Amino acid sequence: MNLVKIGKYISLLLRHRPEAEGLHMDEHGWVDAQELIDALARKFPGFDRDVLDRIVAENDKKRYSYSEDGTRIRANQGHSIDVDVEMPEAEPPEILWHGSAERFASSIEEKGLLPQSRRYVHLSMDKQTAYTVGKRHGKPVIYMVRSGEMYRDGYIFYCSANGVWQTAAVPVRYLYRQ
Ligand code: HQG
Repeated sequence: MNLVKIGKYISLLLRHRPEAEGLHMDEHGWVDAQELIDALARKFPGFDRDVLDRIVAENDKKRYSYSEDGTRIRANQGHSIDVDVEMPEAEPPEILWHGSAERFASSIEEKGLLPQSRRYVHLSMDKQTAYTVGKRHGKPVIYMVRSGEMYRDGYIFYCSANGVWQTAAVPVRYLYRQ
């Protein structure tokens, strides 16, 4: 069984399109784990709770969490749909990074970083990670984000359960192209 492929489909369902498999998602992004398992078992024969447990535990970015009692599952971040996954507000490090692609650079340098289809702008802890994120979209460009200064100016930052920093938007004045 191709766990990476299944993981990508789980991300699609839990972040963007639960209706693609008729899943019911609550306002905090939770879906009944058995409902998800049943849907995935129809598509990927042999899929069961053990496979889902492995994906949740071994996913490279820890993208999914079970509820404490194990009956529900949600994605920790990255949603485009309007759910509140209860990310705690937190004081960010002084500097964070954002990787994008050359083709978006002129728009970013005019409007700042916007979340586009997602709920928040995602920021990386280091330049190398930002490079990898940017490369998904084309020729990478990297921006240093003065997150400490933003925070002191009153902007709110969140850190997801899997340690990804996010904020609603980053104005141009806090961005430095590398
Ligand atoms: C760009 C993956 C034009 C932005 C990654 C990005 C990440 C603008 C693209 C996470 C813009 C949106 C998120 C503006 C921002 N004008 N383009 N004003 N402001 N953009 O995929 O940050 O594997 O929604 O730079 O690793 O690339 O899915 O965001 O290029 O952590 O868990 O608009 O997704 O994680 O693209 O990626 P995305 P992202 P997962």
